[in-house]
Amino acid sequence: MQRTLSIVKPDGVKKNLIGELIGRFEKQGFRIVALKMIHMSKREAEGFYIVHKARPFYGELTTFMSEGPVVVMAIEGNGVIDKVRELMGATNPKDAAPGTIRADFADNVERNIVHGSDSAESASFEIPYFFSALEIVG
Ligand code: D4T
Repeated sequence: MQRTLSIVKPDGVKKNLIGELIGRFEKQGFRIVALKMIHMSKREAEGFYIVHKARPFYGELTTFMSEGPVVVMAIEGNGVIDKVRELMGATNPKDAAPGTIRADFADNVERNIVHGSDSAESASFEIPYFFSALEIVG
C-alpha cells in the first residue's frame, strides 16, 4: 500500500475547491489517512520546496504557497502516487489533459491549484513534513 502527500494550494482554497479535490481522490477508491488546514509561513513553504531552492521561481512559489491557507492530506492506495499525478494534470494548465484538475481550474503554471508527491522518495519527505505518526490513521 502506497501513500502520497497532496496539497490544495492557496488558490484552490480561495476557489472553494477543497471538497471537489477530495471528492476526485475518494472516487478513485483512495483513502484520506491524514488531513488538516494550515497557513504556512514563508519559511515553512521554503522548507517544503527545498528541492526547488535553485530554481528561478523558488521565491515567487514560496510567497504564493504562504499567501493563504492550504489543505494538506496524506492519501493511501495502490498506485496512488502516479494516479494522483494523473488526476492533477501537467504542471502548466495549458499542457494539462482535458478533465484533469489543473485543466479544469488552474490559472497558470504557478497558481495551479494542487500539489502531489512525484515519487515514493518525495512522499517519504513530504508526509512527515506535515504529519506526525500520531496524526496518520492506520
Ligand atoms: P507540484 O510540486 O506543486 O506538485 O508541481 P509539479 O510537480 O507538477 O511541478 P514542479 O515540481 O516542476 O514545480 C513545482 C512547483 O513550482 C511551480 N512552478 C513550476 C512555478 O511556479 N513556475 C514554473 O516555471 C514551474 C516549472 C509549480 C509547481
